[in-house]
Amino acid sequence: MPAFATPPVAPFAISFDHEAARLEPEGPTLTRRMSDLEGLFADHEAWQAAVADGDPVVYRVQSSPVPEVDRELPQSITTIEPGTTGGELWMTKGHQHPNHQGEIYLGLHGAGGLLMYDGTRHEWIDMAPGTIGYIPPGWAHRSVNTGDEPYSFLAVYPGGAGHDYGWVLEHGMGARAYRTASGHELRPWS
Ligand code: S6P
Ligand code: ZN
Repeated sequence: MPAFATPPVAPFAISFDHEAARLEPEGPTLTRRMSDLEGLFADHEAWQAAVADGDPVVYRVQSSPVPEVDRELPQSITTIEPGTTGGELWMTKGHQHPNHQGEIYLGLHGAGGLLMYDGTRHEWIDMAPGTIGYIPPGWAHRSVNTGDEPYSFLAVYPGGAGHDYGWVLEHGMGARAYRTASGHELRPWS
């Protein structure tokens, strides 16, 4: 099982396989199944049915060995599977960095969206291979697969920023992304 390096991390090269959406050397990989996304989809019954029906993997997060500690700069690749639950597109849990710091995402494969919310306003960036999405300090962020194939992106973020998942459960994300006949649309938070 790959592990994080012990800080301070010595200089090293990371092989970035854009096609495979992988980093080498590898750190740990986190797997998020439908059951891990409790309370996040608007349609609770549809979420329960999906958990009962095989509890599918919704996304995976593969890290490099750089750990999430202050002054280090971790990277990870998230791959979100295509799908909907109650019409809502599959997505990450979403979080805010309690120690407000910026973050960047680079689209690698597939089609996605980067939804951000500062507690008052929400913003959406369409993510495609080659798009860099900038997340300013203090904005909660969630990624959405808007296509019909896996959507992958690289994230680079300050290791001391922390992750607050409760903030999203308490405040929401300002909007939700749904599948439509012609693609996808954002609807007001519910
Ligand atoms: C970390 C960065 C990403 C997410 C990943 C999963 O700051 O934003 O690596 O952790 O996309 O999303 P979540 O909301 O489950 O952490
Ligand atoms: Zn983040």
